[in-house]
Amino acid sequence: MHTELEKTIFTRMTHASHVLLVPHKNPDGDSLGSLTCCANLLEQYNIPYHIYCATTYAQQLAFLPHVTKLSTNPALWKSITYDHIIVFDAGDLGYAGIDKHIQALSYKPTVINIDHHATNTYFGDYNLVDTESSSTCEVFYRCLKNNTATITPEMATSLLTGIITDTDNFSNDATRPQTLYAASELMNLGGDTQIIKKWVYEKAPLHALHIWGKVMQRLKKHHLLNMCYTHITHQEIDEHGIKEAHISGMVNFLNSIQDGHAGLLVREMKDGTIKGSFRTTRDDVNVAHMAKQFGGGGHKKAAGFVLPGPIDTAVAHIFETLETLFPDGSVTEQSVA
Ligand SMILES: [Mn+2]
Repeated sequence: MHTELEKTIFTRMTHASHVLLVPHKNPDGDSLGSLTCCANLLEQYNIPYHIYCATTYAQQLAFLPHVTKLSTNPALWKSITYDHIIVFDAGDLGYAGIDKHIQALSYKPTVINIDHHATNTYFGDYNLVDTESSSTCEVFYRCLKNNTATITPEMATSLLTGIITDTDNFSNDATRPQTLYAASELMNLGGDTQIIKKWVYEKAPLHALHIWGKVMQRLKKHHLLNMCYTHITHQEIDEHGIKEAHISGMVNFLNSIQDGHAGLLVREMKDGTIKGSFRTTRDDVNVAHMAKQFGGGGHKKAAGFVLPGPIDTAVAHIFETLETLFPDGSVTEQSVA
């Protein structure tokens, strides 16, 4: 359905002079999967590029090609002139962590926005946004396919990483027939699902499971809003070597709770800020709408936000805000309107 736009974007990418590739902050498998696939494409066409990210990447994604080229150095915005900036898997430039960098530029590069978040603000000059797609990798795969691009096995692995992680192993609601079809074609092209399994879904060591137990034991139910929530401190993450994969496992586990309309995991970050992640499996609950109240965003059934700490203050603020948003206490969609 995006064919004309896909052609324009592909032509721009493959004829660019110097590209800056940008994933969102704390980049996940989808953001880095789509970005690293694009890096491979640019290399096929001998297009020079750099990769900027506001934060570093998680060790579990270190198997992806080109990730070692990722730089968090803001000097990258001053030393080189880019004619194209391509942003992957970010609903807005703030989430990508580059709003101020772009504003400060003395020239105007063409911004290409490739994403699938329902909260996308269409910030680009070209916006390849498909909110029905499971992942940005699925969106970008279709773009490459419609342009009959050469997809190498390495590129296929990158794209499968985003599809597998964003669908929680093809199990969540974002998984559509088209998603499985894309994944099947990517496997045929040589995509390696085993390396993804090995790196991303590493088995949890005993100490991680102990923390997991502690976090789950703390689960509480907010009775008025009918939501379950818990938290994990930075000290717990740090002292027990808890990895991103274990935390995203905890977040996705919230979908397995029978009680309540939605789940919330509140995580204390290294800098003292609080990262909140909402999950729901209900069709009549929109957690993206809730996350938006806190300056965040995401999808109807999976969304997140960042607030100042400490944990207790943030949790109190979250529930006060939600109680105001849903005065009758029901977080189901009839009360959103
Ligand atoms: Mn995504």
